Amino acid sequence: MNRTLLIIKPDAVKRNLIGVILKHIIDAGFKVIAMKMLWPDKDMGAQFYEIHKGKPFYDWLVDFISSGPIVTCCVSHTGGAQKLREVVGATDPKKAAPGTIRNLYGTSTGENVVHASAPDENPEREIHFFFSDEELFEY
Ligand code: 3AN
Repeated sequence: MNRTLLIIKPDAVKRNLIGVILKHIIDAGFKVIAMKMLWPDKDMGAQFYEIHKGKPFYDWLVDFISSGPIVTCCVSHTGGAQKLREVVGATDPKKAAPGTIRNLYGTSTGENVVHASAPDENPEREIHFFFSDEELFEY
């Protein structure tokens, strides 16, 4: 099994979509091995998204991720980060494949309900941004 990070973003939490998103992920064959609800402050948001620093949407992104509570989950699947990205769909919900989470629930490129680690951007770094080794339950 290969693990990766999923974040249910503030827009989805505010719209009461935690349950349907988790069901979607679990129905796709993922196992939840860690989960945490928290409200990131701007420093935390800026640190998490530092890879996007300098991009035109960076300041907006930091404000958005710290605009309300989020649910962070470490999930595992043989297909790992690649499989989660397939289930989540393209960044722009209008371009996301039918039946993907962003296609079903996303409202814009910014407010696209979930974050999923990019396979080439080190999912382990993102997992450990939120979870210690003791909080990751390999069961
Ligand atoms: P993904 O989350 O699909 O990997 P990235 O890494 O290109 O997409 O962007 C990270 C996040 O930044 C996206 N999930 C989205 O919330 C936001 N974002 C990306 N492009 C834009 C944009 N043009 N306008 C507003 N927000 C954006």
